[in-house]
Amino acid sequence: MGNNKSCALSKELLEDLKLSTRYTEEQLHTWYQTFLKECPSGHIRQEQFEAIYASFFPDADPKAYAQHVFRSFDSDSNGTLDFREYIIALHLTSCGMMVQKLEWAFALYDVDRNGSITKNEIQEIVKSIFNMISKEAQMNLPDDENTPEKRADKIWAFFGKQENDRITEGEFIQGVMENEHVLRLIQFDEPQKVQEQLKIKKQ
Ligand SMILES: [Ca+2]
Ligand SMILES: [Ca+2]
Repeated sequence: MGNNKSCALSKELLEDLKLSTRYTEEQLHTWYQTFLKECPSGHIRQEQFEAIYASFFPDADPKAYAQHVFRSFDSDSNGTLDFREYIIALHLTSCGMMVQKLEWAFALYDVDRNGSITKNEIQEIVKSIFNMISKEAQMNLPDDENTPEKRADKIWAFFGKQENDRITEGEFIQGVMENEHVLRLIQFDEPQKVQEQLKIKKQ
């Protein structure tokens, strides 16, 4: 720790990340060096994160979605991603278990981080996802899910909720695990693809 940015990964962080991920000590050291090279400050700022998304979706408007994904990865809410948050995100999206991925999807949809999801929050995320789907691809979507509103309605109906109800994390994870259809509707594979790309780029 401390001021020396070129110093190795601290022992505490290394042990923590070895427990939290399946990465080896060697992999973690390598990623840390690459991370520092790309982010000498030791932090990824939201604008940098948005720029990465923009480069992967040049014909779309991924800004809102990138902001939501950034928030879901910024676990201490301090406005930047440090190495720990970055590695946890990378691990989660590339080799995490289904339950962990759904915990993350829940965090993505829980925009105000209050521990439950409202219909407005579903609409907000679905809208940001639609900003990344090309017009052609949108035209190929089924009639009852080809607008953000329709898709949010469909997700909401699946959970059997009234307009002002909320979905808890447990309900969300169980519901999605029991139904592949709703898994497709909440669609969180875009960031996964981006992360895969980042991983390839950084290796
Ligand atoms: Ca942070
Ligand atoms: Ca919420």
